[in-house]
Amino acid sequence: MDVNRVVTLDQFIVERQSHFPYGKGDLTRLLSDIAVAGKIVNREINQAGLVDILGEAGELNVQGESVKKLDLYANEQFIAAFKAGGEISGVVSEEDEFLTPLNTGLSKDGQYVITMDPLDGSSNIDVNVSVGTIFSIYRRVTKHGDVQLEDFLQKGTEQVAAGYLIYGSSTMLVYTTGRGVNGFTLDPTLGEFCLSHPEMKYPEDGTTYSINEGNYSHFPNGVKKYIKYCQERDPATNRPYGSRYIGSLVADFHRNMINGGIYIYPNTETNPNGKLRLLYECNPLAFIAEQAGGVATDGKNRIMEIEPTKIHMRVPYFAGSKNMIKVAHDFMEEFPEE
Ligand code: AHM
Ligand code: MG
Repeated sequence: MDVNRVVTLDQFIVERQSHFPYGKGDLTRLLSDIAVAGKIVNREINQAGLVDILGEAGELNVQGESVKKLDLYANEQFIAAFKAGGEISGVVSEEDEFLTPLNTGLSKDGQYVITMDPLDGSSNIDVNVSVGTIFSIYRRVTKHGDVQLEDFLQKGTEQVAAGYLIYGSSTMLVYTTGRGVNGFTLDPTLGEFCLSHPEMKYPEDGTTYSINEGNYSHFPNGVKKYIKYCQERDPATNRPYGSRYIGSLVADFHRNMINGGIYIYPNTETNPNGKLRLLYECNPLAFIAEQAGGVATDGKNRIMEIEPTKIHMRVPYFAGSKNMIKVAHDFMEEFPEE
């Protein structure tokens, strides 16, 4: 990269516009809208401790988990941006039990739908640990009228763009439109996302595994055996591997994509289908992983080929470096459930 030239996100997506699979300026504008909403959410997160916005909002979300105020705030900000932008005709959000049609004003003719987790890792908000926003963009299947379930129940292979924002020690936006992955860091002095990680590549090997080991006794046999493999001493393969688990999917995923590693949230006794949601957690990060050369599966099959049946559907999730996933799969196959 030419160190003398700062490339902002807006410059970058305008320059890339001709490469977008569906042309038009809509996707360009949409990504800009997401970046602006992300900056607003970022500002709020940074000020959270100061303005006493932290804490429970006193409601349960559709998964029965307690909702923090910032989750709601982020949800509202992104939906407001989509309404104003007009490119999106409907939203599925982790925070909303049902899909939200945006059939007013500009949005009634929007060609895209979006699925999002507006603030992932919400249990980390109160303790100043990285959180993120995850999104997937699809072309709507129905062409007119209110969006329908079928517009959202599309396989991950149909994504036209996906990305995440990470609100961490710095704030980043990472996205793909199916032509590689690029990362932009927010320069707070400019107020702009600047290209900082061009053409991100998922290392083929890694020495980090990320899993909530507290659930060990509930894990499938293959996962238990794989964890033991990661912990064994074998200098030839750089084992034992390091264990890193933040408990914010975006942060764990981002670290592994940069350094190499594997993230696993398997099915457990308490979460028989896994914990993570296919439409707005697993698929977008699977698209990014694959575009960077990584792999994302449910322990066997490619995540992006799973047929969604419900908007809040959960799946077991394995995402990581190609060669690490391969070994994990071998263990899953060799040690099935009795
Ligand atoms: P959330 O969307 O309610 O924040 O839940 C998703 C989060 C992920 O960010 C994280 O990887 C996972 O849940 C952590 O779950 P656990 O605390 O069970 O390890
Ligand atoms: Mg989440």
